[in-house]
Amino acid sequence: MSAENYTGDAIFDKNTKIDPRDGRLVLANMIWVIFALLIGGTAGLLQTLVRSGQFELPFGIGYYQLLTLHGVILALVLTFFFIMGFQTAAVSRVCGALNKVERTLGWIGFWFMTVGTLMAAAMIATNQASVLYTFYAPLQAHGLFYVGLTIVVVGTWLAATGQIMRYQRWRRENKGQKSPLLAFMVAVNNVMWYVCTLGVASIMLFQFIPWSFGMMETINVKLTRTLFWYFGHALVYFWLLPAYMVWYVSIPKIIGIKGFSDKLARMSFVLFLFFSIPVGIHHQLVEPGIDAFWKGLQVVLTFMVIVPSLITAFSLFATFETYGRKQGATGLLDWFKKLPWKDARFVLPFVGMLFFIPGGLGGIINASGQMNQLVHNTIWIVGHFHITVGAPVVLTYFGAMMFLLPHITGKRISTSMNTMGLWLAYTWALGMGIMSTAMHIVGLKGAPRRSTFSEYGGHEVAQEWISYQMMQAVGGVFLFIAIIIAVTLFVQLIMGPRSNEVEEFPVARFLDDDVIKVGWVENWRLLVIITIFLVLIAYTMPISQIFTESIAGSKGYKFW
Ligand code: HAS
Ligand code: CU
Repeated sequence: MSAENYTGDAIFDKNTKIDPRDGRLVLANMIWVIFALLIGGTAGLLQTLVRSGQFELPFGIGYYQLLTLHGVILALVLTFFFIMGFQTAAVSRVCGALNKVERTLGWIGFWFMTVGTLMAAAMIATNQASVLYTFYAPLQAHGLFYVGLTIVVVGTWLAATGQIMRYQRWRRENKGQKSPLLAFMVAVNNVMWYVCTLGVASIMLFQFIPWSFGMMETINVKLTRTLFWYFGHALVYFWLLPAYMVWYVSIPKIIGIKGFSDKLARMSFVLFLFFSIPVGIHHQLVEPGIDAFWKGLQVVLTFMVIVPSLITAFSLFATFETYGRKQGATGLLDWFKKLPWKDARFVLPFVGMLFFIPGGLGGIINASGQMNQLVHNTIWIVGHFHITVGAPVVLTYFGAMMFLLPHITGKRISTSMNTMGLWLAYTWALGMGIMSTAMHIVGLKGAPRRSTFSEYGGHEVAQEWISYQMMQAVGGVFLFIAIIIAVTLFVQLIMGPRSNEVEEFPVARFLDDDVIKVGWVENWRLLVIITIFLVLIAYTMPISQIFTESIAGSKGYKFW
C-alpha cells in the first residue's frame, strides 16, 4: 500500500468536524472543568492569604478543609473531566464519530464522575474529610469520601473504555495501517491509567473503605502509602500526556508546519507507558520500611522516565526552529522572535512549555535520592507541582479549550477572545511565576508544606519565611485574576454567536507521515507484558516485605 491511499488521511481536511453528539459529551465534561477552576482557584487564593499571616478564614472554615478542597477539585476533578472530554474529542476527531455503545460508555462515565465528585465534595464541605488530596492514612475521612473518589475513578474507566473501543474499531476497519497518532496517544494514556489505578482501587476497597466504616479496626499505613504512590506518580503523567498530545499534534498545525516525527512521538508515549508506574517510591525516599535497594532501583527507573520528556523537548525545538527558518530566521535564536506571539492557541501552551523547563529540572532534583532529603515535605515540592501540573499542563488545557469549545459549539475565536487568551497566559505566568519562585526559595529555607500559618513561637528561622509567604499571596492574587479572565473567556467561547466558519481542531501532518505500516509500538500484547514486567520487578519485593514484616496497623485519626 502506498502513502497516497492511506485511509487515515481524511483527518487532515480542516473542515472535518467532530460529530455533534460527541460534541455534547465533550462539552458536558468541559463545563465541569470551568466550574472546578472557579471553586478550586478561589480556595487557592484564600490559602495563600491565610499563609501570609494577614487573613483569617471566615465561617469556621478550616485551613486543611480548604486545602483538601483545593487539591481534590483541581488535581483530581478538573483534570479528570478535562482528560475525558479532550480524549473523547480527540478519538472522535481522528477516527470518526463514536458509535452508540462507545458514546454511552462516555456518558455513564461522566455521570459516575459527577456523582462521585458530589459525594466527596459534600464530605469535605461538611468538614468530615480534611485529609488532603493524598488522603494519607492514618488520617481518617468519612467513608463516603473514599466511596465518592472510587466512583470517580470507575467513571474514568468507563469513559476511557469507550475511547479505546473507538480506537480498536478504527484498527479493525483499517487493517495493516498505523492508527492516527492522536488516537494511539489516547490509547497509551488510558492503558497506563488502567494499570496504575489498580493500586488506588485496591487500597480503597480493601483498606480505606472497610476501615472508615468501622468494619476494620486498623489500617496498614505503609501498604496504603506505597500503593497510593504506585498510582500517584503515574497520575501526574495521566495529567501531562493530554498536554503532550496538544504539543505534538496540534501546535505544529497551529503554526502551519509539519510535526517533526510521528515515530519519535509514538516512541516517547510508549516509554511513558513503560516507565510511569514502576517509579512511585521516589515519593517515599525518606520513609522507613522500604529497603534502600528498592528505593535506588526506582530512582534509576525515574531517570528513565525523564527520557521521553527530553525526546518531547527535542521534537518541539525541532518544530519551532523549522518554523522560524521558514519565516526567514537566521542565526542561533532568531527563530524565537518569529514565533506567532499573537495567537493565543499557541501562546498559552508555549508559556506552559517554558515553565516545564524549570519544572522538569526540579523533578530531577527531587528524584535524586540525597537532594530529596533537603526538599521533601517542604513547600519546594508545592512549588514543583505548580510549575508542572499548575502551569504547563493547565495552560495547555486552556490552549486546547480555546479551539475545542468553539469547535464543538460551532463558532470562531473572535479577536477580543484571542486577546483575552493572551492576557490569561500573561497573568497566569506572572502569578505562577511569583508564587512558585517564592515557594522554591522558602522551601530550601525549610518552610514546610501542608501546614497553615504559624509563627513557630517567634523562632528566627520561621520569621525569615514570612516575607516569602507574602510573595506567595501576591502570586495568588494574580492567579485569581487570571482565573476570572479564564472563566469569562470560556463562557464566551461557549455562549458567543454561532458562525458559518467553525474553529478548527488542529491536527498536524508529520515529516515522516509516509511510513504507514503498523510498527511494534502497536503490538499491545507486547506493550502490556513489558509494562507489567517492569511493575513486578519494581514492586514485588517492596510490597511483599510489607506483608512479611509484622508492622502494627493504625487506628484512624481526625485532627480537625
Ligand atoms: Fe514531579 C513530586 C519527580 C514531573 C507533579 N510531582 C510531585 C508532586 C506532584 C508532581 C503533584 O522524584 C507532589 C505529590 C505530593 O503531593 O506529594 N516529577 C519528578 C520527575 C519529573 C516530574 C523526575 N511532576 C512531574 C510532572 C508533574 C509532576 C510532569 C505533573 C504534571 N516529583 C518528582 C519527585 C517528587 C515529585 C521525586 C517527590 C518529591 C517529594 O519528596 O515529595 C520528570 O517527569 C520531569 C521531566 C521533564 C523534563 C522537562 C522537559 C521539557 C519540556 C519543555 C520544552 C520546552 C520548549 C520550549 C520546547 C526533563 C518538554 C522552549 C523554548 C525556548 C525558547 C526555551
Ligand atoms: Cu512522582
